[in-house]
Amino acid sequence: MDEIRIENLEIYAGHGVFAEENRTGQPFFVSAVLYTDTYKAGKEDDLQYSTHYGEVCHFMNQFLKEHTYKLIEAAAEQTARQVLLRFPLVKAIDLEIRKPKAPIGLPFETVSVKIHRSWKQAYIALGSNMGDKEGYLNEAVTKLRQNPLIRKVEVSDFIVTKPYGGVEQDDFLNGAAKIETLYTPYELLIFLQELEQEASRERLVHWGPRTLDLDVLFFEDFVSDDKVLTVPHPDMQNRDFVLKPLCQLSPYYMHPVLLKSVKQMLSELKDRA
Ligand code: A4P
Ligand code: MG
Repeated sequence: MDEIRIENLEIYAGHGVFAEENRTGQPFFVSAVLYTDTYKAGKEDDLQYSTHYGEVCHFMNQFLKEHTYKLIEAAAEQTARQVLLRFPLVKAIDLEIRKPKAPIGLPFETVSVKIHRSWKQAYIALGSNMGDKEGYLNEAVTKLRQNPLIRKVEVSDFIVTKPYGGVEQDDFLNGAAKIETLYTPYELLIFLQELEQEASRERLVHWGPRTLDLDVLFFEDFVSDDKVLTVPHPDMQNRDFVLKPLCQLSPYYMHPVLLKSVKQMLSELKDRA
């Protein structure tokens, strides 16, 4: 990925643990690497295809003056997030904040925090087998689209599928969504669980199948197998109601553990059936 670099932008601001630091302020030096594709801007010689580094500088300056954080970790985290939200062509950012006048009481050159943050691609399985199934899935998609920490939501067709897993219950409506997000995998799971709860709230009196099931299928090449989150979804390779919609969105997406594409997993599942 191409880079636009900003080095040692000086910003006078009030971040620090001590009240005195918040009151009088001190200089901070901000360096950023903006990861973006500069090819078209370079070829056309036209700023509309790129990110204006001057605007990024003024934006960071204003943001770090208007907000006060105790930690430069927090200042960096929030600034990186806001730059990613405000400048859509920036896919990832390295952000370093140096604090050369930190109150340490010993001679030193500087202290700093440096972080890397980016938009991450994730895939979500959508399912419903109760009530207005299509309504629940559409509502979930709308709420994904409305969340500012999620963008570029692409949704498969919804397909009617027979219940899998041996439990006697109504047919399902299934689909998949591809997203980009600033959430961590665990934060994404919590958000999806909130959507599930909102969907089932009116129907709490009913037992049995749920109105909305949202599972994380992939989160880039992140792999986890703990009590809270198993990613990639451990049974996806056995579920045509997951693989079919996924295949419509991204047939050549590679499973990071099985090292097979979605298309290949679907064709192997068909062969077994
Ligand atoms: N959890 C762990 N990993 C994940 C993940 N990758 N995504 C944990 C989401 N959640 C994950 O989930 C239980 C716990 O799984 C959560 O607390 C979370 O921390 P749940 O949705 O509350 O409960 P559940 O529905 O009993 O489990 P699960 O795993 O969603 O059920 P399944 O296995 O997905 O089965 N047949 C058809 N045709 N279509 C369907 O959509 N779905 C099911 C549900 C059965 N048969 C189906 C379908
Ligand atoms: Mg689930």
